[in-house]
Amino acid sequence: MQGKIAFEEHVAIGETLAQTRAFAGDSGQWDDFTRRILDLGNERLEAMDRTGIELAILSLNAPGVQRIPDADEAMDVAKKGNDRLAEAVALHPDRYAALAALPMHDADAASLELTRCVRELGFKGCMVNGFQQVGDADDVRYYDLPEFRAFWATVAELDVPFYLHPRMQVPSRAPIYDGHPWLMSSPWGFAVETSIHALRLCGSGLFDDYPGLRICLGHLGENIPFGLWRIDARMAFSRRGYRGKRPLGDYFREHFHLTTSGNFDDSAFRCTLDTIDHDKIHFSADYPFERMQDAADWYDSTDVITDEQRRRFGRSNAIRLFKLDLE
Ligand code: GRE
Ligand code: ZN
Repeated sequence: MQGKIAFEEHVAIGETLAQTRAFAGDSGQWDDFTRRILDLGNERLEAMDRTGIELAILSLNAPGVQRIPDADEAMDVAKKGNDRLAEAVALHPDRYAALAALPMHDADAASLELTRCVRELGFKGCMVNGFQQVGDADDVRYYDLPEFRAFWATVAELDVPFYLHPRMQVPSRAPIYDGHPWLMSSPWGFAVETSIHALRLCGSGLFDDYPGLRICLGHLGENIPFGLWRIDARMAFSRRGYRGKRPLGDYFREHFHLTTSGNFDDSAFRCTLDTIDHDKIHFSADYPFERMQDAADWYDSTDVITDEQRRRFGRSNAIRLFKLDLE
C-alpha cells in the first residue's frame, strides 16, 4: 500500500545513542544500527519509498529523556532532541513530522516543553518512554500520580495525542527478572511495564477528569486487548482502590489508539481488531528496531483486514488522529 503513515519511528541524537546499544542486536550489528538510527536523510527516506511509507512521525529513541534523573540535564536533552527532529521536518516537510520528547520530572517542565514543541515547532503530539527517573536513579514517577494532573490539563488543552512507549524497569524494582535480562526487555518486560502504566492511567480517574485525552500504545496494545475482558470481569467482584467512575474497558476503548509497531502477527492483530473500535487502529513500523520492509510486507498482505481497512488503518485514521493536512 502506498501512502502509509507511521508514527513509532525512532531517531537518536549523540546524547541518547548509547542507551540503545544493548538492543541493537548481537555484536557486529551496532555500526549498521548506529547509522540507521542517526540518519534522517537518504537511507531512511529510501526505505520509506520502498515500503510505501509516505510520512514518518519521528520520535527520540527510548528510554531517552525518561532515564535522565537530573531535571536540568533532561530538559537540555529533550530540547536538543526536539530541535533535531524539527530540523529534519523543516528539510522534508512532506516526509517527516514529529512527536516531542518530554522531561517528565514535574508537570510544569513537561507542559512547557510540550507547549513549545506544539505551538512553536508544529509537532503533532508527544512520545514519552514510560516512567521518569527523578533525582535518584531508583526514584521513578508514573503519570497517574496527582502531581501530573496539571500536565494532563496541558495535553488536553493542546489536544494532541500522548504516545506511551515502553522502557525497561529499573533493576532495583525488578527482582522477578533476576538472571533473565532478555525477559526484562522487548520480548516481554516492555509490554508488562507499559501495560501496567496504561492501566494505572485508566484506574486513576484521569479520563473522568480529562475526557478528551488520546493515548497511543504500540505493539498492538502491549497485550492489553488479550486481557481486557478478564480485567472487567474480575473487577465486577472487587474494585480495591480503583478510582475510575466507569469500567476500565470503557476507558481503554474510548481513549486508546493502538499501532502495529513491532508486532506483525495475524493472531494478535485479530484480537486487537476484535477488541478496539476500528477508528483507533493504526499502522506503524518501529524503525530501526524493526525493518520497515518486515512491517510493510506483513501489513500490505495480511488477509486479516480488507483493502479498505488497510487504507483506513494505514493512513486515514492517522490523518484524523494528528489532524494532518493530508487527504
Ligand atoms: C523500541 O524503541 O521500540 C525498542 C527499543 C529496544 C528494543 C526493541 C524496541 O527501544 O522495539
Ligand atoms: Zn519503539
